[in-house]
Amino acid sequence: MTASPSEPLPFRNPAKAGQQTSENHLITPHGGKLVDLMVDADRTTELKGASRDWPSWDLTPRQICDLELILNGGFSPLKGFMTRADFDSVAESMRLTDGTLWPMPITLDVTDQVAEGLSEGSKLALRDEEGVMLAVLHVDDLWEIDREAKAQSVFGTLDQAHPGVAHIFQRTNNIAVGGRLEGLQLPAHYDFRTLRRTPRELRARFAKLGWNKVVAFQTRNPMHRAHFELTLRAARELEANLLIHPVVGMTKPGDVDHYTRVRCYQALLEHYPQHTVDLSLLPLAMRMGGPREAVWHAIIRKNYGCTHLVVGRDHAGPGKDSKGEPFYGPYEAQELFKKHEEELGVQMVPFKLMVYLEDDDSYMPIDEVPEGTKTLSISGTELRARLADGREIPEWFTFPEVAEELRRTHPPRSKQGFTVFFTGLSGAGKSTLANVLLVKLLEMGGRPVTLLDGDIVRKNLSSELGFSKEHRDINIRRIGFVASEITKNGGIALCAPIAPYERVRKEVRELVSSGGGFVLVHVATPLEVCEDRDRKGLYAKAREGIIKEFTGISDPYEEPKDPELHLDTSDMSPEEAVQKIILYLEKQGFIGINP
Ligand code: PPS
Repeated sequence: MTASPSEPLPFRNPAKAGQQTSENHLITPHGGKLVDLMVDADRTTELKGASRDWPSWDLTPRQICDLELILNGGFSPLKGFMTRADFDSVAESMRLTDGTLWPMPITLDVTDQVAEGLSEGSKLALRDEEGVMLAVLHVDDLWEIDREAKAQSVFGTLDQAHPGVAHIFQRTNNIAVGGRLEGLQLPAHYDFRTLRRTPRELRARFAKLGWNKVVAFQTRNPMHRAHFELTLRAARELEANLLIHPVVGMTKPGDVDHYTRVRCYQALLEHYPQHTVDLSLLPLAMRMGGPREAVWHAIIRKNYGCTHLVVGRDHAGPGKDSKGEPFYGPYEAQELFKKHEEELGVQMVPFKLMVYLEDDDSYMPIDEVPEGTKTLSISGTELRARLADGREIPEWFTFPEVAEELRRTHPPRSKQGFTVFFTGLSGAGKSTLANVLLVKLLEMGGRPVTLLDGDIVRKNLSSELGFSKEHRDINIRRIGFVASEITKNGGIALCAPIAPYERVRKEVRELVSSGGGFVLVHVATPLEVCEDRDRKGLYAKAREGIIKEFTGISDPYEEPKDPELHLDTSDMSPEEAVQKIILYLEKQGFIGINP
């Protein structure tokens, strides 16, 4: 195919010609023309040479996702990052200044320092994390972002429980830079290369296959039987082909990683009728913007050559707000899409909740199920619990190959890594308990165990640090980081620092928990007992003022609010205390019968 999909080809009747459908039988891109901002080799050399005198900006992972879709036309008709005028117009009315429907601001925020070196007409080299220049931004506009106004108009809330709002307040710089882009190189991806297609490539593929009615399925989750039945049904009813178009850029924090998901989708693909379905990965950074995001997803899929988009209940939903209420109504996304359906030219396929009919061994949309029929379903929470306990995942719920993939990355607790984090005063018994637990776990075998004792860490990892609050926090963060790496990779980390501050303990808990188990043990031996023991003679020195900032004497210790275990070693032998920990770990499933 030599012609560009944006240039109309003379009409050919594919049936008569007996050949492929030409690309102009595909849906027209948003705004009429598929944008392609990549420049040729000569211009690349010219820009690279000139860029030596330009300021640079190292793009964040989210900005790289946005850049890729602007450059490759996934965000057509955008030709750059938004100027203030476009931003204001999009935020207020979901339209670009030229009137084109566009619901999501696409802005580039930079630090004050970088902004200071820019003015209208400047060039800004945009680089990836390794410093490779991906594009040049011709600066049109610089303006200060009004975070509250942006969050309120785009997401309808200032509540930072909304991931899109949290991003604006916590991870956005003050100044936005707008302007047109020229692309030198698309961001590099080394995973699943054959499944990554630009809008142009996917359109060419559809044309080659003769697909001009394509229903897209947007997802950020593994697909189970219900999704399979739903997509199959949608494609059959519409007599359309199906594109599984999962987001692999940035999704909601806590989602299953895209490597696992893509292996699940690949396994699922085998179950569809031949020549009806395709899988392609979308490097989009989702905003979890509910209704606005649904319209945005439709525009993107239109650019990729799709005519239909499946939209479910709570599409791209951000979860619950800080009061436990949903941010958007369950059908708000469908309603907003419907309102703009005609203008978009992409048709909405409402996602029907599919339930399993046990007696029939089949799936059916919930609204078609006769009253009194026995139906089954498994929630996401239930699935996670089954994976954690190593319980069966029934075949009616997910295909065995998909279950197998999920099990590989979500092993049962008895095979997952975990951290036991001891906290308490100096001399409370943390190191003793950690050492006894270490040998007990080594005796059991099964997983590698690493001890990060306070003194060992201070010698090897934190030798330059003192005992100010700032230094103690750095020390605990380092321990937390190492423990989280060990845990994530299936090992056991035993940490035994004083860790006197609640906030940083909480931070470590969050970091470690994302990759395995976290057990906080408060070694709550009272100060008098610790001081009485004074094994290292430090309390005596602290009382005399020879050692400053000594925890419990001249420095604070914040008692943990949420420890899993609370152990006072003043009237308990180390063996007894460690038994309590082992029984707790066993009860939670971290040590099994056969670890
Ligand atoms: S912290 O607060 O978690 O960073 O402390 P940690 O890394 O566990 O280091 C505590 C050990 O250092 C010795 N030490 C002190 N502790 C508390 N305060 C002061 N000012 C201090 N100076 C030295 C002490 O031996 C601690 O070890 P443990 O094993 O807790 O007795």
